[in-house]
Amino acid sequence: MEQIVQQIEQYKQEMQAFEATTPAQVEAFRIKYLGTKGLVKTVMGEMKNVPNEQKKVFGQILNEFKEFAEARYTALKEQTEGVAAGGDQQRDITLPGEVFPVGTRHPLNIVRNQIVSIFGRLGFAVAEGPEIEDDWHNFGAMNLPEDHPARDMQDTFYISQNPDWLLRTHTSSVQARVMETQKPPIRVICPGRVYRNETISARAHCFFHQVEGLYIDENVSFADLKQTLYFFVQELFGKHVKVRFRPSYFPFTEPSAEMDISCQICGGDGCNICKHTGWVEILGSGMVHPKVLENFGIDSNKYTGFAFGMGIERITQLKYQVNDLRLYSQNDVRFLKQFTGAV
Ligand code: 2U9
Repeated sequence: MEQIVQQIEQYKQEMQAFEATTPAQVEAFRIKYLGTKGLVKTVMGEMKNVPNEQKKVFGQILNEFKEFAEARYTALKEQTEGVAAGGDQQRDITLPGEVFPVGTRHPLNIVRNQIVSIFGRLGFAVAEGPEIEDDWHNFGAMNLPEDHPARDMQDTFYISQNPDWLLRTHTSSVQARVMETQKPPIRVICPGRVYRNETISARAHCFFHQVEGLYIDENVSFADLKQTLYFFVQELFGKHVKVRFRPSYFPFTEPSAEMDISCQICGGDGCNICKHTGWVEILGSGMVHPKVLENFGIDSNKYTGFAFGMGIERITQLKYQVNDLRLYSQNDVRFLKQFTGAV
């Protein structure tokens, strides 16, 4: 037994001297000493050769040996994990911290949030819907049958998998889905990306962003439309802004009107931006066409509603004097960082 005890002492010295800097070396320690064929197990196997009267003492030595091996293994493990995680001994706390560049909100999102917030105060909820739409929700339900000439102005991209699927040309399809699932009173605004088959230039892009709104209830009148949109532009551009409505045509509204605001650059005196008229167009609007209401089973004798639509790029252009549409999608930080601090 003396010989085995000497051997144990030697193993303990070896273990104490064992150094590990990587997890692989710690694992090698475990296999050598604590594995199923490791030295602790081997030494324990000697129990059968020890005389009965010495077995109790030998058992205590073996236990202490096992505990020693386990404690050393734990210590080596913690040490290497600490190194891998950049433990305190390894970390130079005098170094400057890592700098994470903080981005800024995109101008289109800034303006979208402002629009959503203004209409939110008037009780409009936000609704969203799919960008890949079917013909009915984008065109048919909006009173744009297949042979309607207005479809030409809203040419879009079709999905080859299914000829009925297309990229939505306006977020009206979202209002259509709201009308399908909700009963009046309905008061929603629908911000989102829309697509048109256009050649990219400073004034056109194959996609842009819209906010459309819809308000349906009993006794909703054109006066409600005018006052709501007047309030909106005053909140967005300031109380000094003047408005005018011009008659227009949209298949989904009747009557329809486009709204101009007094030019924010020249104050209405006339400049290049307003083409020397003193007015700039900012949105389209109108009373929801009875046919559109009936398409969704809404009684057009009982209910009326107004709707409007605006391009966020256009509003942002007027608010921040952005002169080229392409700037919005080029991700040039020289452009984007000019909006730091805006919310
Ligand atoms: C339903 C009924 C009516 C939404 C409307 C406009 C007028 C409009 C354009 C402005 C510039 C789109 O971004 S733009 O190209 N929009 O002029 N949109 S009324 O009318 C609706 C919508 C949904 C159910």
